[in-house]
Amino acid sequence: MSNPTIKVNNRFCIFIVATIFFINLFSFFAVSQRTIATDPIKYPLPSLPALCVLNGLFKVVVKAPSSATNWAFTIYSNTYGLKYDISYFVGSYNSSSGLWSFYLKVPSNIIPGLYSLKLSYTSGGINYSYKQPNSVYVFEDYPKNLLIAHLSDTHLPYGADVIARAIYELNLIKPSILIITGDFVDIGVIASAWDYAWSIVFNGSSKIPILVLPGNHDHSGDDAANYQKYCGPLYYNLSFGKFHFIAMDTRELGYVDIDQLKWAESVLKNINVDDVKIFLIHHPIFGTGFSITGSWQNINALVNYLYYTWASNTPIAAEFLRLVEQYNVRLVLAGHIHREQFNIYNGKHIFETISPAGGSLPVGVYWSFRLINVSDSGDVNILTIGGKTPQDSPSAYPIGMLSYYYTPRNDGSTRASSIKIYNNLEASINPLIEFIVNGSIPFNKYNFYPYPPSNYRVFDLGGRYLVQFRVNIPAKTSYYITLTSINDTIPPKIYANVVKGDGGLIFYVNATDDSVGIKCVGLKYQFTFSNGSKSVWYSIDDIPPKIIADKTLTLYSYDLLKYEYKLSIPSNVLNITYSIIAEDFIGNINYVNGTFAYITPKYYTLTIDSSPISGIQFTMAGSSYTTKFSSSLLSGNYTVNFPSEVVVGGVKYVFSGWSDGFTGSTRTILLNSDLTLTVYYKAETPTQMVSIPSWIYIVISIIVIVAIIMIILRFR
Ligand SMILES: [Ca+2]
Repeated sequence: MSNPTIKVNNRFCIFIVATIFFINLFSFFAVSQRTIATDPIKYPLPSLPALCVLNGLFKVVVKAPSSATNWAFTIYSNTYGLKYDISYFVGSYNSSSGLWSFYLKVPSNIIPGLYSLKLSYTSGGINYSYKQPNSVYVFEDYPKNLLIAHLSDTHLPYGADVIARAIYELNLIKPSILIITGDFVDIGVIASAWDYAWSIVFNGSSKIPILVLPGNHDHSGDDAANYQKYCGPLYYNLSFGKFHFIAMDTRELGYVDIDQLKWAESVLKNINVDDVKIFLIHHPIFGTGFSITGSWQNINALVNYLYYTWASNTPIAAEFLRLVEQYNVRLVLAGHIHREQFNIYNGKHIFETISPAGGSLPVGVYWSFRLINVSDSGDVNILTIGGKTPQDSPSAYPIGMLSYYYTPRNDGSTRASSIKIYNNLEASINPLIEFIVNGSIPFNKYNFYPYPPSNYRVFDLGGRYLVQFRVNIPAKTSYYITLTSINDTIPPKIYANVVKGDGGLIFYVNATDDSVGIKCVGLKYQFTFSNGSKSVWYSIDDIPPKIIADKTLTLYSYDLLKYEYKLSIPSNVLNITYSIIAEDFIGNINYVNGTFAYITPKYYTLTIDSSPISGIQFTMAGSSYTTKFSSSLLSGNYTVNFPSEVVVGGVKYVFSGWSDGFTGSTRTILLNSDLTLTVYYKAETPTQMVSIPSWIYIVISIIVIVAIIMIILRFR
């Protein structure tokens, strides 16, 4: 590159990379000991899963000796507590690659969802067993629509909390797939980045298949060596029904190379012409504009719209757009620029570029994910917040605006499960609710409260029921529902701790309900002021509980809910009378009432006298008083104002100061002990004429007379 700015940036980057490399040298060893998703199972991967349907096939590629026998495959789901053996599969060994390839048949009777794969074989008399987490997604059937969740630029380890929260929220929305378009890690050699990748994304709590592709940061530090070790191939294609994803690597240079484009065309040539093709890249093609018309054959007319890395490589950009145009690629997802960019090319090809989810935020940008509905006929619908259009940036879903909890448990051990959802998004959502309740009684003993959803499905998990339904929750509203066979008449238990904090009171409340769970905790309170007056009763109906969804832990089910509410206290409040209310999901209520003495009132005597005169009128805190003043007052600050002059008995007195040395006639007195002050005035003496001694008149008269005589004598 000839651009000098780029050179400087590169040098700076090398410095940063080197610094971080040395910082991480010690932990670098730990990287090699980490679970390597690509060894020995090459496919499927948690970052490149198999998408399949009931009764359909999926492929498994594994590195194993040619002598391996007694192959066995199982898929299992920790979410549902399910395990299925795969009884039908075919496999073969390729001696040149040293890889076994298998086609496994999905059982016809299993619960659709995300599964982990376990395989085992025997070689040389030893049994080997390997697991591949979150790597097989079973759809019920080939979908008519895919709801794609798109996020990008997580920059692990820095975005670990953000991606953990995003997965928690997306597990409720339950799109068909989550696509992460690069800069998955910040620098490839940062060990903790891959720890979080494993614990949060690959082996975490996701219920959604996740596709990851590399960005320039995934290359940095080690030329994507760790990326390939933990995530897999740098570019790939994934087909599912009529939907075909082609992920390409724009590398550190910011554009794909010609070999990848040739590979992509070879893939595209084998795809049905009516099928839906979706390109996934890191560096976007277009960096500006909205609706763009043009042709790859006249790339120079488009150069002003191209992102600079592509603009400086127009033959490659033209070739990329040729594939988009000739093979009717409907959607191109990208990231990298840390802001949204939306283009419609020739009226039918959608280019959607998303803000980061953990990476640095320019002004006006928030961490977000995008939801995109794609039909099997290629219609693309970009979902937005606040009724915006997709080109109305920013319009994607902010991460952190959706929270929910299942309670008291959601694992089939209880005869009740409830959910509360707070949708603070400026968009309605249509989440998938999944209750798992005890299956030891017939399902017809269960009831929904307050009323059943319009449609729901019940799966028998063997001793447990899985109940699934979607509901519509409008923007900025909350929602709750319970499924229970218990006639719960027992109110919740509340444990409250009220402490004085910075500028207010903090209510720490724990609430639990043995049967159906806590629906909400509210607070009513009233202030009593130091003058004895009382405020009205204020009421907070629904304090959201604390949800744990971060890089260390994500909890979906809560036995005990914890609440924290900070109440600002206005001045002069002596005490706060409160009532904490907890309500379970079918309306049983419990209270904790109390009074918190916010200020212990203290009174001191303030005495103000004046000298040499008394009876001087002054103001204090807006009221008038006269010296000598003495009164018992609440401790605090008092501003007093004395006149700068007064007239008493025809004599004018001027303010001159205070007994404690203050000189101003207006001052603030801090009353924190008994205090006596005297204010001084000084009588003013009347102004007198300056008296000139009479001998001066005589001398001047003599001089004048002598002068006149001399003048007369002269003129004679
Ligand atoms: Ca109860």
